[in-house]
Amino acid sequence: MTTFVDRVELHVAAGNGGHGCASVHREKFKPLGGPDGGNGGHGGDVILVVDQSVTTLIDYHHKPHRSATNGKPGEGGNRSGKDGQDLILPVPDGTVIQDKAGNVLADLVGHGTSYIAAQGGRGGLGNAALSSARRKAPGFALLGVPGDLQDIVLELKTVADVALVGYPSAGKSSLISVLSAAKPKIADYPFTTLVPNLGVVTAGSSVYTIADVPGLIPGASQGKGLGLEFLRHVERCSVLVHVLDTATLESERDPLSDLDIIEEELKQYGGLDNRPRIVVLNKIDVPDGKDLAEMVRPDLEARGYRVFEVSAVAHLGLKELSFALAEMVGAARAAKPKEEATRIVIRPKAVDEAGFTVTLEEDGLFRVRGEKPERWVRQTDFNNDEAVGYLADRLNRLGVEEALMKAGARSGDGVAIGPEDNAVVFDWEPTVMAGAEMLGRRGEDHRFDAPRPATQRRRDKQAERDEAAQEFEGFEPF
Ligand SMILES: Nc1nc2c(ncn2[C@@H]2O[C@H](COP(=O)(O)OP(=O)(O)OP(=O)(O)O)[C@@H](O)[C@H]2O)c(=O)[nH]1
Ligand SMILES: [Mg+2]
Repeated sequence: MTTFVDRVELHVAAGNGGHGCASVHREKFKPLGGPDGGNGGHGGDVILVVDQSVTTLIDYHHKPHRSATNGKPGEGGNRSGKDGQDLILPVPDGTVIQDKAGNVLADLVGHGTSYIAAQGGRGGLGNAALSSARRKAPGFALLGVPGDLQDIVLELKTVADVALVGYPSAGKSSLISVLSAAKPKIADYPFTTLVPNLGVVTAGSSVYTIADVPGLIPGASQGKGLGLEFLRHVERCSVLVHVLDTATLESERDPLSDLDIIEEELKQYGGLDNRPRIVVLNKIDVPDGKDLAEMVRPDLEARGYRVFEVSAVAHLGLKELSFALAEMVGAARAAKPKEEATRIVIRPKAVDEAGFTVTLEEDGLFRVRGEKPERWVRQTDFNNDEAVGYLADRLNRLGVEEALMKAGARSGDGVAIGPEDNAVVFDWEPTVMAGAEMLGRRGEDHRFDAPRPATQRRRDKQAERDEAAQEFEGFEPF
């Protein structure tokens, strides 16, 4: 028996970036060549991609931990490390991705639609890439950044044009089996269908998909029977079909009250009011069924429904039904705005415009949050003084030191960069540059009596630009 899973929690880990390499070129008779340490490779991403041949999330139920591969470290001789491989995870059409709090991160509809669930860590720059006019022979390299770790929830909302709803044993699965090539389980006991079935119908030149959901009973909205949980699979349909049983032996039931009850449950579920609906009176091969169908038809039509009398078992009225559905699906598709085909919600970045925030916490700790400062800290080899100095320069240039001063930080105060559970904490020692920055613009420090000559200022500016450009080429601008 194939199992169907429509909700899983998935833990994804992107690959770590490879460390940059610090190395000095050596050649016979040229002992002091330039720095030639290569960059580390980037870690692989974890990417979810809609694949129409996948119909359930069962694979992720069995294996909920997935990771991409790490980038390789850089090597001497300017050899860059290889990038890690992206991990592509195929998911069914209609997979909704949420974070653990239930916020929708992406809604993947349409073959090939993709979403990067975890971003690979950047490779660290080697000392060759870190060298500049001002820093000719850096004796350090940047560390690779760890890849993203994400816990996400995948939920499948089947994408079908037409959805069949009705009481258990009304014949929904039977209808799918005769309208399409799908072969769902059919039996004469209630709740035969425990998971949605999906079939593809060809009617003339049009092709559409049709799905059923487990039967509904009065009180489904209070969790009776299988409840309303499966109705999420009809949320995306453009046409709803009420399948009414004209041959039920239960004395208190008849097609009209069945319809009322199902409509009431749909209303409880919500969000389906605007779907066009039609009524199918099934089982007219049974003599009493045919009579009952004819009896209720005027009532149903008076309520505004188009009514089709069919028999799934005797194959009556099916052609008319399938062409009518094709027509309704066609109209719905034509009315649908194009961009609705693919809906991706880009995760908003939780940083302000400056790229970082500084907050003073209750215990007197200053906390710095921001994508760049947090990454830079992770790229730093704290055993290497030069690397730490480079970090200080970067933080300074971004304005972190200045912001700390403005927030009231003084020499010796504790500063944490990063989230509570994963921060680098150190005693703050403002650099001279930061002090200078407070007094004037960089390079125009009023504390120096004689201003630097213009040529020197130009050279310094150029060196600064070089450095920024280097980072830009390989990675990103400051
Ligand atoms: N006589 C007759 N029996 C039918 C017809 N359609 C379905 N049945 C029978 O009704 C019973 C239930 O059919 P299903 O297709 O499993 O019903 P369902 O609506 O999918 O039921 P659930 O999955 O439980 O919600 C089966 O025994 C079918 O053979 C029909 O047109 N005529
Ligand atoms: Mg069924």
